[in-house]
Amino acid sequence: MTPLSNATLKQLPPQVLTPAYDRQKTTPGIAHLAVGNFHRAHQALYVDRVLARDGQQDWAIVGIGLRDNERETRRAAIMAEQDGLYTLTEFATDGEHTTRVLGAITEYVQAAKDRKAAIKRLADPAIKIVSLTITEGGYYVDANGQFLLNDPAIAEDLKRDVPETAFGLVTEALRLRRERGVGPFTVMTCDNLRDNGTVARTAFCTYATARDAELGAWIKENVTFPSTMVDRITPSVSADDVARLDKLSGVADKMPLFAEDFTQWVVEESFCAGRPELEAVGVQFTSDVAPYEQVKLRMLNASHSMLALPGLLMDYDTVPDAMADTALTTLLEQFLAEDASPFITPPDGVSLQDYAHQVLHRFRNPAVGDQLLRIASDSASKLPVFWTDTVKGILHAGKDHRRLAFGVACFLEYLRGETESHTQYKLSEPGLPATAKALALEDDLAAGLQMPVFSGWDLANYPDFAEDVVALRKDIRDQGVRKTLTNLAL
Ligand code: CS2
Repeated sequence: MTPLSNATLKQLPPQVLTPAYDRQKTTPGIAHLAVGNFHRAHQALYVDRVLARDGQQDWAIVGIGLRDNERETRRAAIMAEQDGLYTLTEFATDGEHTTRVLGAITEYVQAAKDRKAAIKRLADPAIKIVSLTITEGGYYVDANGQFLLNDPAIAEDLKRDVPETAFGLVTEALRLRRERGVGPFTVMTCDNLRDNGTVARTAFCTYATARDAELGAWIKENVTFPSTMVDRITPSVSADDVARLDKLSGVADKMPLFAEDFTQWVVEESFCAGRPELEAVGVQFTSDVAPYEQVKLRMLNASHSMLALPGLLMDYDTVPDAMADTALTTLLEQFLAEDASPFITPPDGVSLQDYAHQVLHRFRNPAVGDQLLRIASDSASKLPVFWTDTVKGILHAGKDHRRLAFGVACFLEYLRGETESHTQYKLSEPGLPATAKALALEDDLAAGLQMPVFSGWDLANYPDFAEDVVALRKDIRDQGVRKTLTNLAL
């Protein structure tokens, strides 16, 4: 197998697609914070396509890793060894696949190792866009849209001379740019949040104002925060996956990726310092992302959670495994058609029925085999984003809320950290303080509903919902998830 670097690009197996441009002639115009699998399989793919177009060579990406852990150090080392190159294999539902080497990330900085270097890189006048995928829980914004200045992670960072959070790095870079008369960059969030541009604006501006009121005012005035809707199912990559993918491609890539063949990116046209010609490579620009985002978050992401939580309790590992169970697919079909769709106003030309159909088709993709545990992880941050509007719609309209109560019951049961056959799994709930998690483990099965996760749901006015959650938790424990689900479908 051929190792991967600039020097070996011409020796790779012929079926592997390689960058259609000279990487040496590109320069970074985008800095991306938190270079996870999703960014590498989605945004970096569009940028790879754009770099091959005339006059677009100054839009390569400098990746900025934020975390201070072994995984991040390893990632930085591999990025250096492979000159930022990696393979992405896209699988269609019928198993057809294509492997391409992506070359858009031409530089990598591990901020935790040298925060000043990261700030300097962001302050470079050539950087026109700072994009980010810091996860749903990474914005420190509560259910009322307030930025949590008193959260220990933020309060500590505000005290540091050289900050380390995304908010701190960006603020300090903008300070330098302002001092030097360089002008601002666009801050573009690519996380799954409702109205993500506004959330990003609130978070970055509030943080900056707390650090320096005058700078905060300048940022509010000059920086734009476009909203985006991003979509591509990108599973985590295990050591077995690395071996499988490399065997398939014939490339000895230490950090290969795989994804479904579907991809979508809708972006609000609001860039204060210019942008690449992404419309030429499949990105949709619009003045209003909200209708696209509603459809995606409330249908795809919401049903992902609706599948992963019970599926995990039922001892399934992957999405296609769970999708082979008709009790679960019936739940999703009904959830999409009867619970989510009635409260969505889709963009012109989008049929919610077709979209629902497509979501289930994507979930069935056997080659993607997305892990239920990946999807269930950080549910405490995800559910308020994915389920809130649907729950509120159903409760206010007095419609049947039992499927959503079942979803909540599964979430609370999932927090116990074991499946119904008592197999333990590793819970990853960074957004859930220990005190909140303890509520889910109390004998009082309604106590979990006091968690901040549900604070925007107006549950106090709908006691029936809480009663049903308690009854369903009991049913799940006494009769098992499948029986509970079967009764629900009647
Ligand atoms: C998933 C998403 O983790 C989750 O909650 O629903 O990662 C999903 O795969 C992506 O948003 C797809 O675009």
